[in-house]
Amino acid sequence: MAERTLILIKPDGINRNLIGTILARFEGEGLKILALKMFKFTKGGAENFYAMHREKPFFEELTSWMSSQPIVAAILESENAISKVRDIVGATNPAEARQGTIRALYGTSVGQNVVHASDSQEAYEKEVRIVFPEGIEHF
Ligand code: DAT
Ligand code: MG
Repeated sequence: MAERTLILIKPDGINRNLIGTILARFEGEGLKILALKMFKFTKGGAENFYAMHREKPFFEELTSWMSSQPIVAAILESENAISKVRDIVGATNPAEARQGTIRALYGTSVGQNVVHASDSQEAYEKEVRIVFPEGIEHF
């Protein structure tokens, strides 16, 4: 059954001109782009998006960084999109990410790992409501 997931191209991906490269990689691996937007998180929006990490020592740095400039969000669809996209993205720490994954290729540190991807159906549903508050019913 077709499944959806959400990805963000983080500030380091934008700054290094990787928007097209990253979207082309997902399209090339069979993901359909259903929605696409460039937007800037408010600090509160980034805090809500990453609320599960509120107690972590990196929370302030992460949410400041993610709300520091416009970023790109996409909703992607395919069979098993959530796990498929997490596989293409690679491990959180680029130094530990499997060869050929987006983070291995383009990530420079744990904090600068180029992309976010939903890790579960529940996370996807929460993240879509935050990033596309206007709704996606028309897609
Ligand atoms: P992922 O993005 O792979 O789902 P996560 O949910 O554990 O990883 O963390 C969310 C983001 O927070 C991650 O992409 C980068 C940042 N982060 C995680 N661990 C970190 C750490 N130890 N130091 C700095 N930033 C970190
Ligand atoms: Mg995560």
